[in-house]
Amino acid sequence: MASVTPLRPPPHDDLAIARAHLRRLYDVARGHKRALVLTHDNPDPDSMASALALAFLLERGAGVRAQVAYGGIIGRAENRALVRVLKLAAVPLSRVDIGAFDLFGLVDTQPSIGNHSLPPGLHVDLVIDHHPPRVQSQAAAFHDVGGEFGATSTILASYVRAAGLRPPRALATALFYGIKSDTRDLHREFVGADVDNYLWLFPFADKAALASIEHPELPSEYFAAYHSAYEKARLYGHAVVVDLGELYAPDLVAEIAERMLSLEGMKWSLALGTYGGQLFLSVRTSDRRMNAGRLVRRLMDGRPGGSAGGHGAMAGARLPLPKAGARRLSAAVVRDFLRAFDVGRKKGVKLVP
Ligand SMILES: [Mn+2]
Repeated sequence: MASVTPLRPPPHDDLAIARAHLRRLYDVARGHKRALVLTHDNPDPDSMASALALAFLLERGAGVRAQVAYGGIIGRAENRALVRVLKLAAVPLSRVDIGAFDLFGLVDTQPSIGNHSLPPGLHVDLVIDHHPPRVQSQAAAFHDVGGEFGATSTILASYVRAAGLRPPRALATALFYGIKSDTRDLHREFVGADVDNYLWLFPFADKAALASIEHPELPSEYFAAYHSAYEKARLYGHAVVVDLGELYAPDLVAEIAERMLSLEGMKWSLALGTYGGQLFLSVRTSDRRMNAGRLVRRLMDGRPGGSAGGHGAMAGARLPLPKAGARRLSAAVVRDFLRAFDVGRKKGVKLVP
């Protein structure tokens, strides 16, 4: 078996494409003084790792000082551990003076997707995202969007390789975990480039750090949330719905939706709950004929002020809560979700009788 040399280049075509992107990225960035790189709100590991990689490239390759920031909070215990264990330099956007920057980057989301906190009028210069491309992203001087990659971290790792740079240990670990978590261990929605970059990053990654990120200490609220999630879960044929009520962290809906999909016989799961005046919802599916992203966008139709994102197997959205009738909104979303499966009028059964 051939040994894996750490700076092994990617397959020829991929490398040529990544080099061309990198050259354009540097061309756009050079001459600027300070870059702000933003993740999507309540960032997941892929978003966080991608932002750090872009900041690294801007500093090392284009000579531009860069700061990573995020909107919302880092809620999931694994994600908090990622930042803590690797000492990642990311700050809440609320602590950033936007006026101090002259270059703006957005990763793992796009300007016209409503799940980030950049001010609406602000022009974004750099957009890198693996989600389906939006036409508005073409307004950015540099955009690399879409492409069926399982993770934005894959795109950024290929840039680091194309730059011939050795990724620092923390960055390599974050990118590795970004690919691993977004593709569920290279199991869901991945392409060859995801595997290739995952393997390239592996020798650089800090395995002990990875272990403590994947098995973090958990706050007591976490166990309470799971306890009530199991009690509240209702089954409708191949679909499971968990209306969690108030959340202690907004990204809990994603984790619970994911968890519930592992229930025997389930093909669809919906978890929803409220946090900070908004309704958060998350959908997962293992049904290859259906598209979670499309379903969630349909659920958002006619509900103004919301934002939705996602693709085939996973999607999420958030909606502002009306002053009165928060419960009604949750109930209406659940009803619409069930209607999509023709089970709208059935009662469903409790997971835990
Ligand atoms: Mn992603």
